[in-house]
Amino acid sequence: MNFTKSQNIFERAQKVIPGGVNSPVRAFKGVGGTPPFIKKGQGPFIYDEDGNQYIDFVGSWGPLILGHAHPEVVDAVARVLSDGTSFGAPTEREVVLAEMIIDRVPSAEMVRLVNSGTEATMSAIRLARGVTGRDKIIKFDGCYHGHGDSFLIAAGSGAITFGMPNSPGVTTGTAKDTLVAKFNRIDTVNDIFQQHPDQIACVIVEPINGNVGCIPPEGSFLQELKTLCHINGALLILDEVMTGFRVARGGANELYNADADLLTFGKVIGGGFPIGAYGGKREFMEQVSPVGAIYQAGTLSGNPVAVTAGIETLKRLTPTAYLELERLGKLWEDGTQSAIDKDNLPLTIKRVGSMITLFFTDHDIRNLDDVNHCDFEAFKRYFHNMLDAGVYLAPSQYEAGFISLAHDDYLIQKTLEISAQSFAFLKDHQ
Ligand code: HOZ
Repeated sequence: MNFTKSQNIFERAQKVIPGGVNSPVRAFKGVGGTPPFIKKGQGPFIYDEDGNQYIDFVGSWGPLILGHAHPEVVDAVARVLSDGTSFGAPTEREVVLAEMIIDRVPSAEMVRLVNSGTEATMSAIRLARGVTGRDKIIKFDGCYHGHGDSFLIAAGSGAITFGMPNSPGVTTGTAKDTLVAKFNRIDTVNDIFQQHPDQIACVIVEPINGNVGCIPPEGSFLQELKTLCHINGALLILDEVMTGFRVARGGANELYNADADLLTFGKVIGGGFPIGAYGGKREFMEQVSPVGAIYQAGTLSGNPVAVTAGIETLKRLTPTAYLELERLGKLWEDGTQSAIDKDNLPLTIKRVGSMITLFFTDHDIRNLDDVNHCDFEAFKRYFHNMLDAGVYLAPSQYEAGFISLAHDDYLIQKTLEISAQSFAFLKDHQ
């Protein structure tokens, strides 16, 4: 493939933007090489500045569950644009989106719209701290909740990809209030509660740990978390920025029957525009300003453009749509598993609905410790083989892939064929 234009733009970009990108993973440092600079997207495809076409399984890291430039979403957004882009005053559309979220997620009895997943998680832990009068929070090793200071401790996503799970710049004072447990290991959460009685405001968790690849929760892990929280007077926050409206109509909260106290959302609810939301039980949400004393605000919050894209996206996520996403995901998983079994390849595939990750190890994956033992060199080689053959995957072993409703059987089969060729080198090494 020819990347000349991308290379030129990347060189310019690095002079004016740190690393040439506005979010670290995009720089391809986890896999090496030049990131294609994207010119446009249409349905399941993206096209770079050099005219290369890719089947896209990143989907803007999750929001584009309908695919790129869905015509009805684009039309609705265009109509709204001509009525003005922001008012800093309430609009009916915000109420519609809030009603749609609440209808789908009964644990969220009220929601507040913000502008990103990071804002949502920061606001949710502030609320939990305000409600409980406690300072400490528990998060999980490798879970990523955006770049708020309290979360850049043992963080996943770009932080772990670049080997900096604890960011410089986070003060010692902040860091000491974030306690870290291990995903799928309820005993580690229990130990922390024992060591810090009456000090923990909340446990925040990605119900599916999607920022170190896709790792589902085992058995009743989430319910046990909730029980532990309540025994210890803490709140359970499900961070559904990635999983919300992606893995089920009611998100992971519904899929795993979690009934969280607070939840955070983003990605899908903005249909490709910047948005976030946090919500939960009325008794807690009514403590948010201006009803209660816990402050949070935002000039562009409830922005009409993002809200419209979100409404139009959610409208199309019918029960049938989730069955289709599951069907496509299963097609990919089963095809990959057959290839693994046929040649006894050192690979493990994990999937929940339309979230999927191929891990370069033959060991089971339960949490970050297991991901850290993957063969990262083999992943890089696979990644570049896929990219060169026109399949755009997340450029890090520590990220999940996303299937959209714009993908179809033909594209999944084609991806499976390219994938089988792309990991053929593993056979030579056996
Ligand atoms: N934190 C995102 C992946 N889990 C990356 C966001 C981006 O680079 O756009």
